[in-house]
Amino acid sequence: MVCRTENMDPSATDICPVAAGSTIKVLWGESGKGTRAISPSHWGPCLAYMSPMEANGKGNVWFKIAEEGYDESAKKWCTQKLNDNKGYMDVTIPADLKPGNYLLRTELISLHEADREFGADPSAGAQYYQNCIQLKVTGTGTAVPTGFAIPGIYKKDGPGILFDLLDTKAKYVFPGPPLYKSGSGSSTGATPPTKICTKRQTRKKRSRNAAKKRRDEM
Ligand SMILES: [Cu+2]
Repeated sequence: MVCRTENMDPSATDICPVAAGSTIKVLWGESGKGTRAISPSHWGPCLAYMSPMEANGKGNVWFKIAEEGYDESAKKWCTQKLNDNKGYMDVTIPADLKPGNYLLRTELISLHEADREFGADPSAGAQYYQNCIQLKVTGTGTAVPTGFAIPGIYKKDGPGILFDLLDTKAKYVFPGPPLYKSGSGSSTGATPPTKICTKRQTRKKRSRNAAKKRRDEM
């Protein structure tokens, strides 16, 4: 649930440099499916969390930096827009974040069977897809956002997790902790580094895809 630990590569040493306040692109993909990020039947929100890297994902360390659900004007969920965008998800690093090494955890939650709670019906429930990337955040920020433990942020019968996609009157409430928003006045305006982490992302993508494929076959 943290970083899809079944596929965690303990030898991973690459750390992608990124300036606080800049926007990076995380590439999602499904092996053998061209540029699509996830099965077109899988509708739901996209979320992003960060935590200090030294915590290794454990404890009350995760803070949410992004959440995107249903787009009323496009009439599409974030996962659908992600497919439209060939799997590229833009993630903005909080501008006031204290520099240091972090894990970035991006996540897709598919709600296509989330009208029934997992547990009441083991074939149903929300589906979770996630992956972590190591980042070195630069800048002059000082913010240390309040963190939360994963697992623990979602409840199988909680808001945003138990949800009927076909209920057009239902308002979607994002699951998990409140969104951390960068405070004012400490943005560095630094220039984002050029993309040098392409190779690493591709490798991670492959291992994630294997897991996703297994999950879809379940
Ligand atoms: Cu699935």
